[in-house]
Amino acid sequence: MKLGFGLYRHQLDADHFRFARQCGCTHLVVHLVDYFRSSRSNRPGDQPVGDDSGWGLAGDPERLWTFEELRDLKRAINDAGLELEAIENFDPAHWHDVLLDGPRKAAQLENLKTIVRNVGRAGIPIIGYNFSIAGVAGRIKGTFARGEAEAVGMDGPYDKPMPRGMAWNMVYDREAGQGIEPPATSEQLWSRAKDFLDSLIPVAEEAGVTLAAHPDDPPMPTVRGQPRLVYQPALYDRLYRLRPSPRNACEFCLGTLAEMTEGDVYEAVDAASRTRRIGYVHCRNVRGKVPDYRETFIDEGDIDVLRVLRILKRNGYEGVIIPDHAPQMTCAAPWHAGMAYALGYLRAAMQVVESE
Ligand SMILES: [Mn+2]
Repeated sequence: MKLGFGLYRHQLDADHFRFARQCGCTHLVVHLVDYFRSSRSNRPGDQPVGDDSGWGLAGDPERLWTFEELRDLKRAINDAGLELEAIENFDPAHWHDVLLDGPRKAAQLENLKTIVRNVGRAGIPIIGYNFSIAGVAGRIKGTFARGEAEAVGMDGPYDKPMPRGMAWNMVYDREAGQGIEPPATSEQLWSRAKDFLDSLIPVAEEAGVTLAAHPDDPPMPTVRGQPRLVYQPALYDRLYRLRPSPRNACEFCLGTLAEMTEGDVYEAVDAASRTRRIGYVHCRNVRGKVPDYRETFIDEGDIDVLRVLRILKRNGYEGVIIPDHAPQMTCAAPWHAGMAYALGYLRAAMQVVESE
């Protein structure tokens, strides 16, 4: 098991690389999508939350991530003494019609193939993605964690219709006009996911890149009236069966799995790690299940993190674990303190488990 850290796009600099090293990390997972671009309701400083208008403006549809920029990023991270394990998430600008089954779907599947090839050529082993129409939406912020630390949660279902021009909780077309994106059916969504995997997995196999699917956060059957893909643990099996391959894997998000109303998080960890399905792990703790749950400090929620690590060790998991989200701590650097706390706990827990 390796300790990693997830950095947002605006944090990809020497100071954040040093901070990761100082927290004991050996690996980074990086976001190249800027979730906070041109947004009034969603400012950098914490994980993106936003309001009904989503997170921010998606990137440039004509500008795919190039081999050169990926190579240079990996080099800068390696020079800081870290490994680059994964790129987390595709930009909605590059694949909204793959999610929505829109007119540019074929061209955008080619976009994604180009990105997978560039990532592989740069020597980055994993791409995390989230096949979701509405994305991570419908969550609220509050002083939910110990000592009134600000954290994120959910307060009932969120099915406010999704406006046109939006996908994955970001705006890809500001000129889309009025109206709503008609809800897809669950079967349509699964069929779109199959098209995606059938196109991308052969390219991923050739490029040596693992595609790791994040479950739906929050794991509701619908968000904004749109269906969700993996919102119960058993649905991961359905995703693997769509296109069986060692490159068809999961971005195992413990918090999201624990928020699901069915199944058992420890059984899910055991099944995913025993079958070598885990690309990397998001580790955060949570209290409650959808549609009413709260993110917590890593040591105070429903999940016994030590028990999870023991299962991973028993099954020979050798991949990266990152802290996902953490509550904001009351001090001059709320995000950094929250992350340092989670990483310190994780590092100690990993040392204990590895020594057993
Ligand atoms: Mn996650």
